[in-house]
Amino acid sequence: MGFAFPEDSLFLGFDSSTQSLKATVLDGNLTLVESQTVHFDSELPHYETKDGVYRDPNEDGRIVSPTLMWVEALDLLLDKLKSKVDLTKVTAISGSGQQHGSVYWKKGSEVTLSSLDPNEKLAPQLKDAFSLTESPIWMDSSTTKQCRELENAFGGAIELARVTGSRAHERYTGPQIKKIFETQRGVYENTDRISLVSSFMASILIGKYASIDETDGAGMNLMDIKSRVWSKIALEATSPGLEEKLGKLAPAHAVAGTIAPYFVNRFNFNKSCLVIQWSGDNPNSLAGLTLNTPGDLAISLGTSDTVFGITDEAKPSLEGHVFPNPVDPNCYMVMLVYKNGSLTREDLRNKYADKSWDVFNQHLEKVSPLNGGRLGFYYKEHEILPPLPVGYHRYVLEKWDEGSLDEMKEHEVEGFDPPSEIRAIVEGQFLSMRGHAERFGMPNPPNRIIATGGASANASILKSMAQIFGSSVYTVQRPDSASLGAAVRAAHGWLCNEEGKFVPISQIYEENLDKTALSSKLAVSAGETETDKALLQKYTLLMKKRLDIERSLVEKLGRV
Ligand code: ADP
Ligand code: XUL
Repeated sequence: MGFAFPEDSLFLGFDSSTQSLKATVLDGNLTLVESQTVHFDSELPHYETKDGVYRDPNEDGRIVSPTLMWVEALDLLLDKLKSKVDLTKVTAISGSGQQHGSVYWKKGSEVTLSSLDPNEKLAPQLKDAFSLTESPIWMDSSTTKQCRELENAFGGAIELARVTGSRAHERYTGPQIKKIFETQRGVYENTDRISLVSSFMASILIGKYASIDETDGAGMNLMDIKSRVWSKIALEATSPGLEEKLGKLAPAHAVAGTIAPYFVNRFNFNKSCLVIQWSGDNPNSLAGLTLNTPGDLAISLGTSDTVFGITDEAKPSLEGHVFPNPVDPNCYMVMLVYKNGSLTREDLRNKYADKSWDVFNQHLEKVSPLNGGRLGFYYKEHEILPPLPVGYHRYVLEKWDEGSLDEMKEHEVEGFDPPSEIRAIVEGQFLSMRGHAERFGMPNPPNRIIATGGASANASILKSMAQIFGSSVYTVQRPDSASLGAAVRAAHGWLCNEEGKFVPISQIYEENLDKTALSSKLAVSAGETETDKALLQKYTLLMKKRLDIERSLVEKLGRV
């Protein structure tokens, strides 16, 4: 390395995700020092969340989380960290937040934020700081009306995508803000600043409102992804006076501020500790997975399932999302998102596999690849990709093994035997990912896939992923690539600040990657035999058939 981090320095990365708040601490060689988690449902039970969220029984698609729970989780996590790590050594902090979720600071809250009493916990001091106590999050799907209005203001969905990187999506922050303006005018007017989950957590750490970073800012349908400023048309179509409530944008590698005195006094942080801009969880994972060549594909199997890669040019489409790359302002990241990820796999595991991942895997291995022509579509939550309502749909294909798409007629059935249900949900997700990734111009087949997220610990699931994509699958040492990526971005942001200019992130791990917490290892090799290749061809046909059935389901049941 051409430089050295200050002796003994530590870098701290957080991940404020749907179900938990996690932290990863790295040393100056980027090796793992500590990791800690606060699980919302079990460790903060007084908020009475299920999977970290409230699903509103009275309003279809409304899903929120209590804002104060995230604050209390930070208190708790820092207490845990303080007993394990000498926090005076932390040189820089950064973080990751579930994307799109928004926080509404009440007028006057910045004063509270800047004068927190270190003898008291955070949550009681911030309990009155929000004009809205329940934050809309990425699982929400209650803003279809606002989405259509926003697209109309641009003259169509694709036009909006060209400017902001995505067509309008219910979970995106712009439509969410518009809904609050339209249905809770008093709340909107009493709001000083709107933060994303990422900039919200950064604000607490620096004791003043932090900027929204340009990468997570692209998940709002409000920012022009090329010029990286708020789009005037989008602002006007959303709500009046919005620009002021959003504040400025900053690149993800920029310094948000130095740590607030509260944390110096209460948790022994060094007063010169820098807070680097927080960003979204998927962008942080991209950093943690050291994704750096366009042929690489990352698949994250967390609460949501996501597929992402990098590209030099922004070519937005109706299906995917384009964001500025958080560790290289000259290029972009592209992404597909599924709302039905781990929680839906858990639902099938609980129904058909005795609530056990071991039984789930035994079922999966019991049925041969291709599942005897059985295809399942499982939407426990309103899905994003494709846009379909809650419901499970199962089909059996005729002549599925004869090599002709035309002959593969499907008929719908009520259910499969338990092992086939399990194989259907696993194969179905990867067939969908492959089909949509190819349509979005992602590499086919990928050079390699890097898998992350909670379910990437499951070897049987990874085997199916390798067979369906025809690619080798790598895993990282730790499935929590978002908090790891945040720690790496803390180190990167610190270096950029030190050099007074942007420097490529590879400089912080050059030649040493294998010795760091970022190293990946081969989990499943791409099959090279004739049998493997024949299987891949059959999966290609099945993928096409799946996309056909999916299209007809969307025509019948879906949102436009
Ligand atoms: P988040 O998106 O909230 O950060 P994680 O990446 O931590 O979520 O993933 C949590 C999910 O991982 C759990 O909901 C669980 O279903 C899933 N998971 C954990 N272990 C396994 C396993 N062995 N097989 C499949 N899924 C698993
Ligand atoms: C991305 C998305 C989810 C959330 C939560 O667009 O909605 O992946 O970031 O993980």
